[in-house]
Amino acid sequence: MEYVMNDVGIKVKLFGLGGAGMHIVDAFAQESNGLFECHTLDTDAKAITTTQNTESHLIGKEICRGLGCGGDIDLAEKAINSHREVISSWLEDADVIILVAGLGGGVGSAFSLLISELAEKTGAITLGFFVLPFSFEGARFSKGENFINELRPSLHGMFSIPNDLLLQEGDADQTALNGFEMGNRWILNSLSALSDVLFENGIINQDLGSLKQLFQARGGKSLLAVSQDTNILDLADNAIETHIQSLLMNPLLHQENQPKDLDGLMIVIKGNQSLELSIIHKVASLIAQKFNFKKDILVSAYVDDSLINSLKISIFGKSEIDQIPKNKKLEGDLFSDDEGGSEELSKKKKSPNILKVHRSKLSKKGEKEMDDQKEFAFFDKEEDRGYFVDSSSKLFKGINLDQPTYLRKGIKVKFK
Ligand SMILES: Nc1nc2c(ncn2[C@@H]2O[C@H](COP(=O)(O)OP(=O)(O)OP(=O)(O)O)[C@@H](O)[C@H]2O)c(=O)[nH]1
Ligand SMILES: [Mg+2]
Repeated sequence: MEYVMNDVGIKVKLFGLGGAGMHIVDAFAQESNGLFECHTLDTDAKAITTTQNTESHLIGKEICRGLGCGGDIDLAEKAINSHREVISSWLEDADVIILVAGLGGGVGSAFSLLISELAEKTGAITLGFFVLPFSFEGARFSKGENFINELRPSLHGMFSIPNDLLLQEGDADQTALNGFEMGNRWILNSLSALSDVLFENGIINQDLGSLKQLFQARGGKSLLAVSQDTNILDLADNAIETHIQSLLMNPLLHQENQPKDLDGLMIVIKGNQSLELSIIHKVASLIAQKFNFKKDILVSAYVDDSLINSLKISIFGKSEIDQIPKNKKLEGDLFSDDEGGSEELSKKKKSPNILKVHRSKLSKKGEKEMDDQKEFAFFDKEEDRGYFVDSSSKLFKGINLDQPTYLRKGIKVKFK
């Protein structure tokens, strides 16, 4: 799909770097509505011919002669360095920059590093989706892990998808290609959720501002989960609970290095016409409960009639400061291996106070102005302080993060 300048005026530049990155971004460009400017970059002329839906760029022709880098990171670095200026000019006017690559080889690793460094000079939110080699790929695997650590400080959000997880997920006899497709699908669904947040008008909307609020600073740790494309035959209460349970079993959420104390949580829900507010509310409440997240959640929900019997849910989380105070792990914390805690803490860790959605302002799709659509039930104000019991207020760039966003930003909210 050719890039079309959207009428929202937001520029999203998506880069597929090296074999894996190009494959995923090309697939996204084919199935998306053309609202992201999609570029694919490689040193390998043969690999580039497989992309058909993006602006493709053969990099370092004089250095690699179009033959690729064969995993040589230094060579890939030389190649991309020769395009430093032109890449900077592409990034200049971006609001959001997204990198997609497989780390551990030459091209994806070296290109991601340089582009994320150049992106630091812009004001754009920079996100990275990276697949990591299978552990049986040996040196590639450990190189990939090192690159994750090198890239983290330059990115506002970094999501890693280790290919080893695909081995756990698939059937014993699945082919490597099918396995790859599952990992790629997680990234494709996440990209499509981000596109909805930025460009779609839904039942409940978020926008670029919400993304900035979620991904406030570079560094820190991010969390991602996407539901499988499974059928839910009816959206009755227990079906939704089962769906959420299976979403929370997503192996992406059970990696070692997950952030434990989230500062921000965004949930993107997509369903057909029968996606009612009560369902959205239920989904958001169940997820908040599971994450023990007591601040305001950024929820957005969209109707897509091509979804016959399914509900697509994507969760993006961010921990700006990846620290958890000693002895302050909470019972029921999805990632806690310690079920203990003080009595005072246990008082604080009761479930969020789930409120009914105020229906009068949030009626059917398209009936109300966007401001009204932002009205959504949040948790009780006093519960919003998160886990840091008795802590002083949390300041970030002069903003009091303990003050709920709806107060900072003047979004209407109904308390009961
Ligand atoms: N999930 C997934 N992983 C892939 C895919 N293609 C490759 N990989 C993994 O990504 C790692 C990096 O591979 P490539 O992206 O082909 O490498 P490259 O960036 O082109 O670098 P060179 O080795 O220099 O060509 C590999 O070790 C694979 O484990 C894909 O389509 N999906
Ligand atoms: Mg390659």
